[in-house]
Parts: sequence; C-alpha cells; structure tokens
Amino acid sequence: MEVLKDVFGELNGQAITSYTLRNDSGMEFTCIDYGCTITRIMVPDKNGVKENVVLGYDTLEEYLNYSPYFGCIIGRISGRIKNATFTLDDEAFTLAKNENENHLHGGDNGFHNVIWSSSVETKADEANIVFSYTSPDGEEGFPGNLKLQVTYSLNNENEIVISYQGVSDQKTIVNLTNHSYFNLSGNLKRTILAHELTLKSDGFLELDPSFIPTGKVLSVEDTVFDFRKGLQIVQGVNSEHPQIKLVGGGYDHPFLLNANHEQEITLVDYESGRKLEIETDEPCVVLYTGNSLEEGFTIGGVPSEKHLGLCLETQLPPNMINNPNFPSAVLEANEVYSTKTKYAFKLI
Ligand code: G6D
Repeated sequence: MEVLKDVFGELNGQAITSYTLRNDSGMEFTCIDYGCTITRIMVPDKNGVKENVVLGYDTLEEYLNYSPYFGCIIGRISGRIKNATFTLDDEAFTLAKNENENHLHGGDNGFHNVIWSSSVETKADEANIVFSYTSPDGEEGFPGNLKLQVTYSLNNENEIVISYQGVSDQKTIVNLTNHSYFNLSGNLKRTILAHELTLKSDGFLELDPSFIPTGKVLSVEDTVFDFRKGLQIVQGVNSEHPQIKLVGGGYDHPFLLNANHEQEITLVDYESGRKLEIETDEPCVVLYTGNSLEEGFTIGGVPSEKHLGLCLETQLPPNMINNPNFPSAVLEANEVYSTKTKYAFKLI
C-alpha cells in the first residue's frame, strides 16, 4: 500500500493537497482536500489495462471553472429542499436558495466548496485519507455547529470505503453523499448508455417539475425504472416515460433500496469487462445519468457531453424533512451521524 502526497493547486492563498493511494494490485485513486473530491480512480479492464473510471480533472482551475459536483462530498444535505425551508420542533429555518426558490446540495458554499483538513493513515492492507471540517452554526442556513469526519479508505480487494461521521451541538439535518460520476469504459472512451445497472429496488420517488420528490413512491414494475434484473441505461434514456422526459432524457431519481449490504447496486460495462458493486448503510440511492452535462468543455481531454458519466449517490431520501413518511435526516444534538458506503471494483 502506497500513499503519494502532492500540491494540486492554491485557493485563496491556501495550498490544495492531493493524495494518490495505490494498493498492492496496482489499483489507485486520487483525491484532493478541496471538497474531498475524488479526481481519478484507475482500475484494470478484462485485459489488465488500467484506466480511469470517473469524471475528474487534473487541475484545480478546471474544477473552479466548471464542475457539476464531479467527485465531491455533498452536504449538509444531498438533493433539493423545497422552498429552501424546513421546520424543527416548530422552529422554521431558511436555507440558501441556490436553485431558484429551492436549496440544492448544501448551497453554493456547501461541503463541495470547502477546503477540508486532511491526514493519512496507513495499515498493512489499507490506506485511509481522513478529512475533517466543522460546519459553523448557521452555515448556508443550517442550525448547529457540525463536526464532521469523512474517511476514504482503499484496501487490497480493490474496494474504496467512504465512512461519514458527524456530531452537532444543536438539533439539525444531515444527509451526506459522494457525487462521483462513474464511466467504466475507461478514460471516458464511451458514454454510459451501454452500461447495465442492476438495482435491488421496487420503488422510486416521483419528482415534481423542480426535480423535488413529491413524496409519492412509484412502482418500478413494467417500467424502465425496473433495474431488478439488470437494464441498460440507454433503454430508459430513450423511453417516453414522463419522469424520464421531465429530467431531460435520463434518470435523476431517488430509488428506495430493498436491502443493504446484499450487492444492492451493480454497474457493468461489458465491453471493458469492468464491474462496480456498491453496498451501503443508506436506504436510498439517487441515479443521475449526467443529463445536464454541458458541452464545450473537455474532461481529461475528452469533450464533455450528455451521459458521459452516471452518479449513484447513496443517501437518505431527499427533501424528506418535508415528508415525514420517510427516513428523516434529523440529527439530534450530540447524536452521532454515522454511515458507510463501499465501492468494489471487479471484473465480470
Ligand atoms: C442536476 O438534477 C441534477 C442533480 O441531481 C445533480 O446532482 C446535478 O445536476 C449535478 O441539477
């Protein structure tokens, strides 16, 4: 196990640090302390050729110029909160309105836009990067001083485990995720349309025209949202389903998981032979198929385009603070927020 530390750039006079973790079989991934952003994950294909399988940049400037949350940590909350307001114990809170009248992904000054403290831990068969940050009371409108720790761990099984821990001195809401865009073709050779996704989920959340869950769970049965037996992304993207068309020709939906730690999420690219298995503590995963990726930019030298990557954002269901029928993101004062998601890179 090897950890390389380097300077990635400078922001507001502060050096941005990158860490490259390499395991004994040669898999490696790079992350930076700006937004705990994963910038690259190098894994072999069926012929042993190691290539990058996420959307990421080589320079800080590119992230500052255009990044729809490539690879970063999202928080204090993931997804949208309707009208940027919620109530805790009859006290109303107003969040930053960074998407029209609504709140998205923790606000413009959310955790993706923070320089986290960082340290390295190496053990016999794993290497950890430990990121820390204290979000002050009132940041982007959220109550409570929230002390956070996010750990990226690489082991010799070609698994990346992301562990999230937090504690607040006041009752608040917390719902973190990682927003990596995966593309298993290798170095973005192809879009993700031919990727096959298998999801153990019987229901997904209906979105309103602002892409905010209405609170209604729709059955996946007999629809292009039924990934239970595996489905190619292209089959959904080209469908006439009103929810597919609503989000611009693709998926941007929270799926309620039937199970945890039972290979609940599997993504395969048959041409390269790469497979990604995701297991999580979380009850929900948002599938976003890069429907609004802009053109006119290059990502690692490849022209950006719609569907060049897809996100599998494990989390609590978005906006559920306003829908009490679902697991809520409420964190009591001095209660420990703790969740873990594992990304296992394999070959079919
Ligand atoms: C769009 O609606 C989608 C979000 O789900 C995604 O996280 C963002 O683009 C990057 O707003």
